[in-house]
Amino acid sequence: MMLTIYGSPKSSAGRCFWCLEEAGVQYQAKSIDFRAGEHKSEAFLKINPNGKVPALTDGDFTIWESVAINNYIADAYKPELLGNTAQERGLVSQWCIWSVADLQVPMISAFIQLVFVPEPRRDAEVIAKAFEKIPPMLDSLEAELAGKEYLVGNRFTLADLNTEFVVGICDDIKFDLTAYSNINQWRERIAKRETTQRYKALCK
Ligand SMILES: N[C@@H](CCC(=O)N[C@@H](CS)C(=O)NCC(=O)O)C(=O)O
Repeated sequence: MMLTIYGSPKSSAGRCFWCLEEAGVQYQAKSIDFRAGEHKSEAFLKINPNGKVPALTDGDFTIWESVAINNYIADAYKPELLGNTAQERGLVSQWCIWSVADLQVPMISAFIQLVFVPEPRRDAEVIAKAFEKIPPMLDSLEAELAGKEYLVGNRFTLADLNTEFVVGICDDIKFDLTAYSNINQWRERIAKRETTQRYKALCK
């Protein structure tokens, strides 16, 4: 049975491509042509009624929502990515939810302005507000990483994958991370992993 991931590694589907690489499973990728409205086509709406990527099919099974997709991939194919004990799994889930529900919110507002909106039409206030909200959250991540190689259980888990996927938006929005030495070391540690490099190669 073949897994199929719908979307591009350069979109929010990226975290799922990365997770598929971590799990070491065979999969195929199907890109969705937004300009042609393929995400709102009858065929794709059967896969994700919200008309959004990513979505994943595994045989007859279908799932959408990127962090949920990653939980499924890990649970089905590499459960240690979710943590090895109830407490580890709780903390992995904590970081994954925090990364999308809290950290990603200002990151995406800044990203939309700085990457999608042409310069003359950018809203400086939206960018300034987003840039104000990011540091306190990065401070908590920085403190958490003191003396630690990875966020949970001293091993790479979905907590690192999903959190780094969002922290990585700092590169696109040119948010200066120099002051965050623990975060920088953790990012370098993650970047050196072979599976991370396989995923990064997909984004080129
Ligand atoms: N919370 C969703 C967000 C999915 C999402 O917004 N995907 C965008 C592309 S990155 C999309 O498909 N947008 C199409 C639309 O909103 O019409 C997830 O993480 O899976």
